[in-house]
Amino acid sequence: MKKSKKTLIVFLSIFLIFSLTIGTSAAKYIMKVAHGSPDVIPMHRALQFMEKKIEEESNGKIDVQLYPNGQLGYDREQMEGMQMGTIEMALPSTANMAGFGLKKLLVMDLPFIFNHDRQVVYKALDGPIGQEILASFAEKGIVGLGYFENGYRHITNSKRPVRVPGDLKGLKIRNMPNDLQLDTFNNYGAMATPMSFGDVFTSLQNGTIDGQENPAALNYTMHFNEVQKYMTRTGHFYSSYVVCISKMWWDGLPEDIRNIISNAVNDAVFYQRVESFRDDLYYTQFMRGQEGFEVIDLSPEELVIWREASKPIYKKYKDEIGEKLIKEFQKANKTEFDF
Ligand code: TK8
Repeated sequence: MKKSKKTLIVFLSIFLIFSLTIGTSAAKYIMKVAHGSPDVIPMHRALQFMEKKIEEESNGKIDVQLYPNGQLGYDREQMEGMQMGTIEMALPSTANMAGFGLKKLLVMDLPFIFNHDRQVVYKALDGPIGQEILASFAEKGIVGLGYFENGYRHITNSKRPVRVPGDLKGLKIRNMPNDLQLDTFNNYGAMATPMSFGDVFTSLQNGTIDGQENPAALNYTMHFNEVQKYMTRTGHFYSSYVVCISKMWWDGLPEDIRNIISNAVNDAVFYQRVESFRDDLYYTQFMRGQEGFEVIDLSPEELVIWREASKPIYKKYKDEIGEKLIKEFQKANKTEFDF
């Protein structure tokens, strides 16, 4: 190598190192944000919106780094990461947060407890009951800042059109690792199989499982629809992506920085829900138009059958969750029924 070229390389390297150092030293706080879903869904777009806002408003003092697609692990690992302080923010789905002792959250895992009208749901989540549930996370080392929408979950499978719970008989269905939801599906007649989200596509493809349940946007963007034949629009569960922060990290932040973050989260919640509503519609439309794939809409009477078949789960879990909390949550959602 010629001497001049060598010198150039040395100069360039010094320049590079120097600029990198400046780049990182300007930011006082690094905020790693983890989630397990694809980067095309509304959650990720809302996080990009949040990132821009936080970085601008903190004048670059906070460097937000987004890690989608389970790059830092899926929901379970993300929760552990926040508790240990290795991940600053994550957005696990509610039912995937089971097993971390968030007792009050369990009420949200119940089938058909959420109204099928989103406006009612948002009011419940943003109102006293939803906020009380978020506040209860603190003792487990998590700060809950708000609810993004994952959405109403619908059942897909590769075997047969499912219209009533009995049609699930013998089908191996992946559920989130959540006892209440596994019980729900076993009770419907399925063979419920707990599995981390990252393994679902391959397991559907190789036939280890026959089906799974997720909102339309994930069924499409995860390509589940390519290895499934039917999607039944039950909306049996509703998942939030809870905007969670590591308490360990949060407690060490000055108030102005915390305010910048929580304000940006509030704006992002609004942005995310609008996008989620739209995406849910158009991904459903894509699948309706897909050859060899059937989207099954249920009549109000059929939905009642599902709800009735869910009552044993309410009975089974009413002491663990607390009948009072269930009733309060039902009331906020206008989904009161006896169980
Ligand atoms: C992504 C999950 C996913 C959830 C699931 O990490 O596990 O089925 O719906 O969105 O949180």
